[in-house]
Amino acid sequence: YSEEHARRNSLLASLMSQYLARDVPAIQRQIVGHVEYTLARTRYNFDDFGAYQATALSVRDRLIESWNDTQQFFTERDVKRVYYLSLEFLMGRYLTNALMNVGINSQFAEALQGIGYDMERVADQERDPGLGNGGLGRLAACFMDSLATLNYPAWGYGIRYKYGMFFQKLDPEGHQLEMPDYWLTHGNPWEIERLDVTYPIRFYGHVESTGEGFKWVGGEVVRAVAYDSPIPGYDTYNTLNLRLWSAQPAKEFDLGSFSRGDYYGAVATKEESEKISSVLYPNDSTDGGKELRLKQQFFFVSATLQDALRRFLKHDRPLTELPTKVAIQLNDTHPTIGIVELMRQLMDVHGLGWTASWETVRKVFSYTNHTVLPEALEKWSVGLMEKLLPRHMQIIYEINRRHLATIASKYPGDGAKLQRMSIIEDGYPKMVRMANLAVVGSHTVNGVAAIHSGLVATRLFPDFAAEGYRILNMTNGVTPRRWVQQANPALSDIISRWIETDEWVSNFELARGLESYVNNADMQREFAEAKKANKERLAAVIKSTCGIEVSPDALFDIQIKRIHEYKRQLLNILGVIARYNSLKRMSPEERAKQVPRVVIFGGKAAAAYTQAKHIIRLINGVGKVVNNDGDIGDLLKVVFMANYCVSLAEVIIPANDISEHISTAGMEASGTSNMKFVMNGGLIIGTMDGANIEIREETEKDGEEHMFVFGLLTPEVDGAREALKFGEQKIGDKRLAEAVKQISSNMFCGPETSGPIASALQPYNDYYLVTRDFPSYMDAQDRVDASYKDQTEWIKKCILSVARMGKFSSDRTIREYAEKIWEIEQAPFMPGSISYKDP
Ligand code: 4GP
Repeated sequence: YSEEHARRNSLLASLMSQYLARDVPAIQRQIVGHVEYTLARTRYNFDDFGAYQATALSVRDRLIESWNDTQQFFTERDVKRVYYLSLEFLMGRYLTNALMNVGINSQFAEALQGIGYDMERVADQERDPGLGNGGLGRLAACFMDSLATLNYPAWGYGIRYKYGMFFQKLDPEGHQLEMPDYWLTHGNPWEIERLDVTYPIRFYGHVESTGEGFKWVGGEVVRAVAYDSPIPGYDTYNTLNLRLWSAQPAKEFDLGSFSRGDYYGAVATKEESEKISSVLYPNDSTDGGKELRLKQQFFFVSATLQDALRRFLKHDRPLTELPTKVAIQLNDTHPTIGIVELMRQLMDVHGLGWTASWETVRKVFSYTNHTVLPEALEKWSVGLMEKLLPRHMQIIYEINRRHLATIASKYPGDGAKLQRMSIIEDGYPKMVRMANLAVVGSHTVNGVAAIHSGLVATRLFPDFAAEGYRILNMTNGVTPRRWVQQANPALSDIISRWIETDEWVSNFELARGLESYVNNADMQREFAEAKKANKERLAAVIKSTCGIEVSPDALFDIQIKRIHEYKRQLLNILGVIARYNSLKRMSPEERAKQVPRVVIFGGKAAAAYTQAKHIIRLINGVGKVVNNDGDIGDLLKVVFMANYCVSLAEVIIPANDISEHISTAGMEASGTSNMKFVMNGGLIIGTMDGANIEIREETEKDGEEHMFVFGLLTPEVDGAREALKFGEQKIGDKRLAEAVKQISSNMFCGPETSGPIASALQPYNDYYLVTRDFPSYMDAQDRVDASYKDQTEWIKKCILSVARMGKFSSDRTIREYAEKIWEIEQAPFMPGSISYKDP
């Protein structure tokens, strides 16, 4: 390098470090500078929201530098990258997370304090970007945090929806109302619009044979524009990128319609293209808007693959080497069309032959399944696919032809097997099975907890498993940064002091050190005080948002998750009704001996999921009766917290004594809030389902009861359903019979709700086995009450559980994916290692 080049680089570096100094006055200069020059508000007068924007921009400045350096570093090292493709990223708020990961939280708090602002109130101004439905989207967010923290070369790719998950309100009767969530109203300081990173995306049109191959032409073209958000890791310089695509009209105008004088028509067509990235689809409604959803999937996948190939081709090398530099993870079947799109790009754009393309594709892709519910395994009609993506439909037919030929030669005459394994499902209409396509086009398939991965192999894809398709388990995890360090400062402080290090934040196995102090009275007292403070914090939020007064001395019993019949919020509320009835019958002396409870619900029902909405209405109806009953007082309260979202979870979870994970066995793939709750010092009441099983394995030693387990086991479920359907049709349990009778008599809500609920509780209708598991659920609740009475023993159980949750850090999960599926290596940034070539 020239001397001039070196001089210039070192000047640039020092300018940057002056601008980004970490001392309080430098931070204040930066914040006030953004107020005045970026926001164009006067520095003498700005509100909390202005302070939030300026603070966010100041933090973002810092991330951009490390982010640019990280990308440059990865490029110069030519590392293998993983691309995490997901239609959902439920990131939660950025500000606190970024400050804590970068380690400048206290400096920023002091800086704000000095100019008259309170950090907590400032942070509270941030809108929660709800770009996900639930578990799968939040998992993607935890994964981004772990990938960055562990210095893996990774990118997240998804869609920048204008409207995220709907905003949930309750009407005065307790029905769910859905409001559009236009989360960008006040802008998003964390994203950077990349007008220089755009790709054309085609839809419709037709296929032409060119003699040398095929070409997809005509139709409509829209433009995908990148919006990037930096993802800082904890205690590392590495900063990753989450790239979300937004749809815009393509540049070329349709001159035809202009010359016909149809100016407004032409503009309207352009507007249409923006709809592609308008709205996040709810995951559990099946009908409507199908075409737009498939468009979304293809749109983001095609843009992502064009982007990844461009990056790969910066180095001059054959595309068959792609698998040595690129791994692509499909988060559920949603991005599966990517398998076909990569085939198309390799063959039709880059001229690779079929065999080389297919081998390459299969080495690049892997697929995660997140649910065994059959309605979630996507299918698209062949007709729609042919119309929207004609070239892709051709390729799918060819993939299927070759795939079935292999099977047929091995099992001659076994038509049933061919039917089961086919990517195309016969019928009217014929359908493309995206899950089978994902399996056939991937080198590895994984489930998200041990029991679930077993079911993926034995129930979803048994024929594929028998053919040696690789099906692994990758038990989910959650990031201890957001879910313990940030959400629960009181507990974090206790852990750090007792184990004498804060390294547990990036190595949660170290929390095991708490075990040796479990009998220490000071430790127990501190633990109890922290819990009490967290419960007070939640009680204040309940008071202000729901207007209900709850006592922080009561046992806090929490169920927060999407409202779904298999998750059985109905079982929980039936238990509440039974508890209420039993309290009502007690004498005042007896009542005084009971453990007071606050039962807290949160979660959204898909707008089209009627039964789930009835359940919400019932919960609120029960709440109204119970909360206003003078006999009951603090002994029982029922609270439904509206608009459950990541930031609300951060307040709710640390306050749990008990959390409910009570799905019908075999139906909850993993669950991840179960992990968060236990890490925050609470115990679980649950079925032997999903990750509950592994949590129990880790936290219970030698006959301890740290999890209140009840209910049928997975292998018993089918038989029990049959038995209910054809057996005794009266509800046997007296408490349950009474509750159902009360519901039917419209004691809690009108007939439009109580009718469908009571009907679902007829044994012959009871697909989710609520009535079957009810008695053992009540027994487990009795054990909870009995245990809670001995507070010292209870706290000991909680401490031991926290200490034993190391396995459930998403850091462990990501390491497993990196080693067993992606084959990527950690690449921590090394200062002074990048050359920044002469411009
Ligand atoms: C969820 C599963 O229901 C949940 O058990 C699991 O923990 C989570 O994925 C992450 O793996 N599934 C979805 C979905 O969110 O949309 O299918």
